[in-house]
Amino acid sequence: MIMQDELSIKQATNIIKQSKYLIAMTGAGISRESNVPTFRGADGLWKQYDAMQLATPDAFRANPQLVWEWYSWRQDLILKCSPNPAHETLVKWEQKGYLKSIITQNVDGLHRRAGSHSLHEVHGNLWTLKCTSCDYHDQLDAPAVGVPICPSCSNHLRPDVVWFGENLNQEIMLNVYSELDKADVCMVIGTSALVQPAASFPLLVREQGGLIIEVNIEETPLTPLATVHLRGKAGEILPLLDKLIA
Ligand code: BV8
Ligand code: ZN
Repeated sequence: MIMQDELSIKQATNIIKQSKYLIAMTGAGISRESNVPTFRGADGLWKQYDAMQLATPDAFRANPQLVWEWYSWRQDLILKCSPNPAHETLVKWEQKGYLKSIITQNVDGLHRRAGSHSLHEVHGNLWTLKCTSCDYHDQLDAPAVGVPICPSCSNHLRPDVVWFGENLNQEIMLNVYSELDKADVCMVIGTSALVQPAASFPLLVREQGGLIIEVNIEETPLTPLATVHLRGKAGEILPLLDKLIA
């Protein structure tokens, strides 16, 4: 098993070093070591709440108080978390020119806080607010209290995240597809590869002959399609790869 791991780590290191346009796609697993609960894990966010019931426009229309309670609980929790060595390694690789961009499904804002610049938050960011009626936007730096009201039209404000059944932001998607088009290597870090359309992004890179490096503590539907599957925690594997690349 160890041999296999060393072999995979060596293979991944070579792929990264030889990459021409390396991108990373991240999910909740990269924030797990920052103590942000994942969605589907044993202690997943969705254990206490059924997010399929809460992260939807209908849920918000029916009970904005409950949905805001869930989001301000998450904002409060995330405020106490900090980026971990996995986030920090990606910042270092961006600064050294290895990593061209990050496509993240996470709404926790930890990549931003770590210092990543070339970042595409495809599901939005739970610190940004938008009005349900007009084009008012705002940024939060503390958890919301109750149901925030729009100062310009007095309708409800909502978290500026993509809920189930909602389309992803067109402009962000155009940038994402252009990144995927240029990528010859895509690292897929800490995602269950279940939520569409994000789960299909690595497949687009693979279809054009690109290589996939998956970092996860368990197998996912992507694993059989990955060039290399590195089994383990992102916060340990990424710094290890960084040491070997240096
Ligand atoms: C869309 C923002 C077009 C909100 C999120 C039926 C009805 C309606 C829709 C659908 C349907 N069937 C399919 C769909 C499409 C739907 C979808 O994909 N559903 C799935 C669940 C079947 N998608 C959509 O609705 C999307 N929109 O398709 O628009 C459309 C329009 C109308 C009608 C139909 C389609 C919008 C999807 C976006 C939803 N918003 N978040 C919020 O967060 O509050 S999704 C949510 O899941 C998060 O963004 C999260 O990032 C994302 C994916 O989860 P993961 O990040 O992968 O996290 P997860 O917990 O699942 O996994 C963690 C992984 O990490 C695990 O693999 C674990 O092993 C690993 N891990 C754990 N610890 C570590 C680790 N790895 C490494 N190191 C560790 N330490
Ligand atoms: Zn408004």
